[in-house]
Amino acid sequence: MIRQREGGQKNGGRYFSASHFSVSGVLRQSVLPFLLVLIFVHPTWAQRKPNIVIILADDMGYADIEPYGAKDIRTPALNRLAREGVKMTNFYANGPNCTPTRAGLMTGRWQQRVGLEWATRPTDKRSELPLSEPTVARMLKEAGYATGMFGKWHLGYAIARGPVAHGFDEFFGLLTGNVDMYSHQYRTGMADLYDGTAAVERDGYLTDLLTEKAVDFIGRHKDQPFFLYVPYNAVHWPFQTPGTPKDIRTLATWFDGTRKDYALMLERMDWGIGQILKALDQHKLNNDTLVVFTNDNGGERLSDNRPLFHHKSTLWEGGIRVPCLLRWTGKLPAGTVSSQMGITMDLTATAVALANARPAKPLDGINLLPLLQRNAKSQPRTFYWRINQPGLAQKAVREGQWKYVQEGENELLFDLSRDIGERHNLRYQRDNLVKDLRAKFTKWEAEISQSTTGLTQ
Ligand SMILES: [Ca+2]
Repeated sequence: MIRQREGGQKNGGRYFSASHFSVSGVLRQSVLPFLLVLIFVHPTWAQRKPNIVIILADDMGYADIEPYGAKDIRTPALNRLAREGVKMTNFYANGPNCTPTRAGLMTGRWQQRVGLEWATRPTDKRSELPLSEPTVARMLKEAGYATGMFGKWHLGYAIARGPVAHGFDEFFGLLTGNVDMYSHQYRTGMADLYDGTAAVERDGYLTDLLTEKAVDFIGRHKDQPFFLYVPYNAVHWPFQTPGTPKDIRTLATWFDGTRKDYALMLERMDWGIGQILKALDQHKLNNDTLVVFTNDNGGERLSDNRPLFHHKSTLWEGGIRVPCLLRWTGKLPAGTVSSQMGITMDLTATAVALANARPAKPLDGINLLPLLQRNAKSQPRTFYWRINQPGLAQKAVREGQWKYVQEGENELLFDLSRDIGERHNLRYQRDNLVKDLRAKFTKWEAEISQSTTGLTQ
């Protein structure tokens, strides 16, 4: 509020210059006091719309950051977010790998509605987020936000129908799922680094380039509401560490790496998040900014997913349950832990609600902020996931403490409140519950299939 008031005086000072002296005296006495009164008493004038920063990690293990139990990786920036915000312990990714979760985040709807249920590859030319789908970027842009994305898109391979076409004023990053951190090429050797809609070449470690762009964006847009989306490519393979620019990868070495390499990559991302937080400090934006950190899917072979079972690209908890930290100084209770169930597309609905934007299609996510207040009553939710790939067919439902999994012909039921590792199948002890969750899944699937607008993979 104070900043806006100061901005108003400053603009007034510029407008009422010496060349308008005779008019300015009158205006100063009659209009300015009136404007100042309006700014103080009118709620929408008095409060700027909050900035929204969403930082997304890639393929990170559930226990790979200190707030979620990491012992061999230092994450001071994420520790700070947890200390100053809310840590969610029942938060899920929309999908078990990159593309579906990002489709859910961009649209605020089940990714099945746009036919993006599995990670796309550059050979899947027709598999992309349709331009007919309103994204969070477009909705916030229409609500007056500056919109910037610095990182990984993975929702199609045509730059003409990429982030800029979907509502981001600014984009710097990659379209594919992973690139060499130094050469910025996909593993086939295809260059994959863009600034806006132009292919570019830059020297530098990808994580640092993205951080630099995000910090610069905050500085340039500090005086207007902004939506900043930073989907880091860390800690996805190739596992290249900072400060090793001669370590250019080939197909033969693309997947090489150790736990130590992975840790260094993650710590560099945390350092970048620290720079973003510092920029918000420097511009005194913490009271005006919701900062969210989450991950697109469970970890891979170098990750620590404990205590969750299995990993990325499965519907076991290790594939879909992810960390989520939210900070909004003065608006969310600092240093608290919430067991409220949440899912990636809730972040979209939260952003849309904060921006007072109008979703052109009904959102499947919900605004989390009222549910994260101290002593807020938990809201019951039901989440659904589906994998239908050659060699892997899974369905899953999470409702309350229960997790239903169907893998091929096998049905399993777990009580996550006592068995977060999904070790004790209760399917035969709770037959009615299994029937109920199976029926809910069938109903959800029927509803989703009626609304699918994208090109199915
Ligand atoms: Ca991923």
